[in-house]
Amino acid sequence: MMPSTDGTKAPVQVAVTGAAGQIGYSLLFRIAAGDLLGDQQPIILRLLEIEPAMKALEGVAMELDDCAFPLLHDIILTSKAEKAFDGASWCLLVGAVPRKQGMERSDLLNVNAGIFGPQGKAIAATAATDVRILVVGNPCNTNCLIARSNAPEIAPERWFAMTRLDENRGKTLLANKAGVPVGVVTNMGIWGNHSTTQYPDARNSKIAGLPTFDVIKDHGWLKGKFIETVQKRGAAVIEARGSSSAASAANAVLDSVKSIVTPTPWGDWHSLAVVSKGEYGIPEGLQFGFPVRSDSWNWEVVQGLEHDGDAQDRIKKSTDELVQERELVKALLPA
Ligand code: NAX
Repeated sequence: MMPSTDGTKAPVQVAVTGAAGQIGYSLLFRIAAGDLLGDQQPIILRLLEIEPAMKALEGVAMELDDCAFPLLHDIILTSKAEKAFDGASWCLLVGAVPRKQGMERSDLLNVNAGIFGPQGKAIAATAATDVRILVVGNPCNTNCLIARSNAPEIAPERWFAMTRLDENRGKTLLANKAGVPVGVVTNMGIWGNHSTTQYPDARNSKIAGLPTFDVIKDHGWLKGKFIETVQKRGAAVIEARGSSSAASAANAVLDSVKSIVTPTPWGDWHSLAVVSKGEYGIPEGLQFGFPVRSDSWNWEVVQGLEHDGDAQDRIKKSTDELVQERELVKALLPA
């Protein structure tokens, strides 16, 4: 299908932070090509960077121009959060400060709180009334919690943190083990924090409609190596590539947004970290990885899934980590 170029559909404004970074470089071109909101939807990109990266961002914008994407109606480059989010219907918060040598976890959380608090306020002040926000920059669950807490005007259900890359990693591992195409693996939930404590839930997943534990007989692998490989996949990519996941992370951003704006196929679910309302005993208010179903605007955490003792222990560990992260940034959260 040819993209619409007659200007009849109003462009949607999409803000991306950290736009000159490596995920940005993989993400922006796919957004502009129609991979985020479809090949009929014109886009205006609003790109935020810190001052020292503005020149690099200009280079990225030159390349976007040089692609002559029919759907890309404008590109705004700025180092001011209020300008970046002005009128945005989607805010993709990718930019964050990485952990440097000698930095404690609490330092990392606090440095990033200094970014995500003001960005939350800026989104509340300037974004479109239908704004939805996906936080990618790590530690993404708690960064999302911080931004959300600083934007009480925006419904908590509009805020998401990204666990989709972990879902996709899990699906491919299961497909390879079962010797099937990845497209037949469904119902892959990631529970908890996007960190090494996350619980990728093979027990409730399916392969060609059948329980994974019926298809893959090596239950020792499912309960051990599989979980560990998903948890540590980010580090394995860094070890092999010399830098962290970028193209796969960008792809997961697109998948995350599509799974929010598209009705979830019957019986399936996708992984997103959303505000906890106490489901499965998770403390209210945490930004927690759950299996989620969407009707294209409203979403719900999938209810009634069962966990054995091992799964419960793992989910508790990840929950405790998120509670601890919230405690470490407590002073920066508005009362
Ligand atoms: P890069 O370091 O390549 O890019 C980050 C960019 O953010 C830089 O250009 C930097 O100038 C910019 N930035 C820093 N502070 C900013 C601010 N206050 N406002 C706007 N921009 C700012 O990192 P990249 O590889 O692109 O990764 C970005 C983030 O994604 C990191 O925090 C990374 O840990 C996280 N990831 C999250 C994943 C997830 O599944 N949730 C997976 C991939 C990735 O690890």
